Amino acid sequence: MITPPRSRIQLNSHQILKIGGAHDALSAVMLERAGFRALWVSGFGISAAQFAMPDINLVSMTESVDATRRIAESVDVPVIVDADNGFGDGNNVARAVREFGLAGAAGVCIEDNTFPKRCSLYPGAPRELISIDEMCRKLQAARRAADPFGIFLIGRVESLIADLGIEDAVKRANAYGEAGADAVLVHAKQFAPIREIANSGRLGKPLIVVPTLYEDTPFDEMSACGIAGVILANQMLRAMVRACQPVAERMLTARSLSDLANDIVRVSDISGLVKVPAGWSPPEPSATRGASARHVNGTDSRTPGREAKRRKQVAV
Ligand code: SPV
Ligand code: MG
Repeated sequence: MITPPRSRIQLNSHQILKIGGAHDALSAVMLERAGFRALWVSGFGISAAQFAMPDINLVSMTESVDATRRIAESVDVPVIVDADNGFGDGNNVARAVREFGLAGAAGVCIEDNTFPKRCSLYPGAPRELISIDEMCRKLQAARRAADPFGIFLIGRVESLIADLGIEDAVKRANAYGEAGADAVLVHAKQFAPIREIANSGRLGKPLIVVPTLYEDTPFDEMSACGIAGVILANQMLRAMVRACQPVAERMLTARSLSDLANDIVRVSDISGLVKVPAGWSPPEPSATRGASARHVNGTDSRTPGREAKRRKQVAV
C-alpha cells in the first residue's frame, strides 16, 4: 500500500532553490553534506558515471530506477529524478513515475524530446520535440501516477535548445502546467531568453533552470527575476573527472603511493562517507597529508525506509 506523503517539494519565487546534481550515491552524500536541500538524479551523470555512455536514452527505465533508489536511500534530502522523455508514451511514463515513487523519489521531471533523446548539451545532435498535445497526454498520465506518492512533477521544455523560440517555449510551459506539472524547467543555451520569459510574468508555474551553458550568470540575477529553482546538474561529475584523470596517470609513474598523498583523501574519509561502524576504520599510514585530505565524521543520520523518504520536503 502507498502512504501519501505529508508534504512535497515546495518552490517559491522569494528564494532560489539550488538543486545539486548527483551521478551516484556517493556524490549525493557529498552534496547533502555540503548543505544541498534537494538533489537531481542526472541522466547525463548516470549515463556517464555508471555506464560510460552518452546521454541518448541508452540507460533503461529499470537501470534509472535502480540508480535513483541507491541515491534516495543514501540521503535524507528529497531527490528529483531526471526521467528524460519518460521512456515512451503515456503508459511508459505512468509506469516509470510509479517505479520512481517506489524507489523513493520526491520529484520527477519529464522532457519533451522525442525518443531516443539527444542530450541538450550536444550542440551538433539532430533535435526534434514531440507535439504539445502528445507531451500533455504524457504529463496527464504522469500526474495520475504521481499523486498517490505526492510526487512533485516537472514538465521540461526544450524549445530554446531546439531553436523554436520564446513563444513556443512559453506556450509549451503553460500547456505543461495545465496538464499537471507543478513546475516547468525551461532549458536554454543562453540566459537572455530565460530572463525575458521569467520577467514577462507569462508563466503560470514556477520556473526551474539548468545554467550549464550560461555558467557566468550569477545566481542572484536568476533569483531577481523570480526563478524558483536552479539545477547544478553535472559539476560533481566534472570535478570527479578533473581530480581522477591525473591521479590515474600518476599511479603508473609513482615511486610509491605516498607520491599521491596530496591528491587523494584518506581511507577514513571514505569510511566516514559510507558510515563504516565506529571503531572499524583502518589505521592510517603515516604519510604527510595534503590540505585536500579533510576528515569527515561518520555519524549516521540516515532515515531508514522508503515511507519515511517520501515524507521529506523542501520548504524554501
Ligand atoms: C541532466 O543532468 O541529465 C540534464 C540536464 O538533463 S542537461 O544535461 O543539461 O540536459
Ligand atoms: Mg538529462
